[in-house]
Order: sequence, then C-alpha cells, then structure tokens
Amino acid sequence: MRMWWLPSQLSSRESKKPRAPSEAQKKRRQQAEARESKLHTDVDHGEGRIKYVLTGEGAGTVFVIDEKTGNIHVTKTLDREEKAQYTLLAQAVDRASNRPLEPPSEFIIKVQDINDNPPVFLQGPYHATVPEMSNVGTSVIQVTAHDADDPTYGNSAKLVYTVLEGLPFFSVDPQTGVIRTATPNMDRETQQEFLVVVQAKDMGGHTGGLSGSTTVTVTLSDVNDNPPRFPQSSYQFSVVETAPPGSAVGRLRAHDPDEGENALLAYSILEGGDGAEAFAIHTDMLGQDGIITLKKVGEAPQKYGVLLSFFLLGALIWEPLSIHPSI
Ligand SMILES: [Ca+2]
Ligand SMILES: [Ca+2]
Ligand SMILES: [Ca+2]
Ligand SMILES: [Ca+2]
Repeated sequence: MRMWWLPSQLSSRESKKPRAPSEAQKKRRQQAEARESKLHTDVDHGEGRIKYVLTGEGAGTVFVIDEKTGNIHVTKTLDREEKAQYTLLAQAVDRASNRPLEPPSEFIIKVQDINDNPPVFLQGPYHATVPEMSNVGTSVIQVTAHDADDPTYGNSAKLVYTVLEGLPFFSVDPQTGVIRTATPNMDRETQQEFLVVVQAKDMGGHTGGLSGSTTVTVTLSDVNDNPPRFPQSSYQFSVVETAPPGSAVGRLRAHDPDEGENALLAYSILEGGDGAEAFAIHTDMLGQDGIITLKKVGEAPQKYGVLLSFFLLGALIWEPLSIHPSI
C-alpha cells in the first residue's frame, strides 16, 4: 500500500539558461529555484522519528530532500531541453534504526517548458535557382527553422515565417517556409541575383516571441527570351572582282543578351535575295560572328542584296539585312 502523499505530477519550471539572462529571466529562475514539493507519509505523526530519504536521478545534486519535513528543493537551474524528466525514489525510514517503514515509492519530476530557445535555421544560408519569367507563385525553395522548445506544450516552438528582405519579389508561406516568386516577368537580363532574408518567430509570430533569420540567395536562371539583333540595320562591304571564291568579304556580329546556348548564334543567308548565289556565310567557332565569303568569281561591278538569318535552338529567328558589295 502506498502511503506517500505525492502531488499528481510534480513539476519544475525549467530555468533560463545562463547566457545573458534578463531581469524577468532571473526572476523566473529564482522562482524555479524556490519551488519545492513535499513528500509525506501516513506513518509520520510529527514526532520526528521519521527520516525521509531520496534516491534516483538527480537525488542529492539537483534535488535535495529535507529529511525531517520531506520537502524537496530544486538546487540547480533546470533545462528541459537537456533533461525533460527525472525519476526518483522516496522512502521513509525510522530515524533511530534506519529501518524502512514502507517500500520505496517512485515518482517523476517533469520539467515544464518555457520559451528559452529561438528558432534556428540549421541548414542556412541557402542558395536557390528559379527560371526568369516564372509565373507568380512558383516554388523556389523551402527553408526550415528548428526550435528546441517543447512542440507539444504551448507555442514555444510554434513558428511563423516572414520575409524581412526581398519583397516584393519573393514571398514565404508563414507555416511551411516555402519561398515563392511574387512578381511576374522577373528578368535575368535586368537583375540576376536576389538576397532574401527570412525570419522565423516562435510563439506563433506574436509579440514577445523569439526569432531567428536566414538568407536565401536566389539566382534567376536564363530563359531564351531575347532574339539576336544586329546593331546596324545594314552593312556595306566591298570585294575586288578578281577575288577568288572563298575570299572573306566581311564579318558580322549580332547581339543576344541571353546566356549560354540561348545566346549561341548560327548565321545563314536567306534564299531569295540576289546575293544568295554569290555569297556564303558561316558561323565562327564561338557561335558569335558570321563570316561572309565569296562563292563564285566576281563579274562586272554589281550590287547584291543579302538576307541573313539566325538559327537558334532550332527556331528560325531572322532579321533582314542587305549587303551591297561594291567594286
Ligand atoms: Ca522557442
Ligand atoms: Ca525550453
Ligand atoms: Ca536568345
Ligand atoms: Ca534571358
């Protein structure tokens, strides 16, 4: 038969960690230290012949018992995130003979959570890439903060995400931390990199909550949204009529502000112009310049009009251009 009187759930409020405690935190710690619980057995009639003995986790170090009264004191600051509960044994023994007066009784001290841990982004800083010109709401990356406090008690670990920097280009889902595009037609050729600062705040984002932040560097990847363009609307080259076939006549360079393959050019002469028979064009090794060469032996002084085109990723994008070779 159990004869201990025990609180149904003895609990100790977790104390603040030593790092830079505020006045309120110090007060809470003192409260925690002052908190005590009492053990009592029915065989104790107050004559002082009972001695209370405490054993188990933290007995004598974290928890001490007043052997006369059965009062249990917390002697140290407790950290729920370090140890959430202690299992102890209490027993009443006869002071004179040290004989137990009943079997030992087990009880558990639970450390109640307080909000003493800010959210931390363990994986940050983040880097992400999203195609330029993406639709609004396109998912970029998910950021996740960790809060060491008790997720099952109160709001100490209930996090809300907000964007501190990076508006209006990006938004963050308050609950999931998924970052999405928030502005249409973001153009890589205008700005390629964005710095987004995301904050996570506990206590459901309310005033007084603790917060942590991380950065996400978002790079816009290239989309082929620019056709190549000739900087001039027409070019003029001349070649002597005695020049042999294969002679270089001129060199052209169109401009494409895109990147990589999207800016790789291939030149060709459009059928139809009268220069198509007399001239050829080939693209240089770097995919930048078009080199016009003579295809057949020159005749009498003559003018030719040449139409050039670009082949770009299989699609024909062209800009008419006339070339007027002269003697
Ligand atoms: Ca917290
Ligand atoms: Ca805590
Ligand atoms: Ca392009
Ligand atoms: Ca582009």
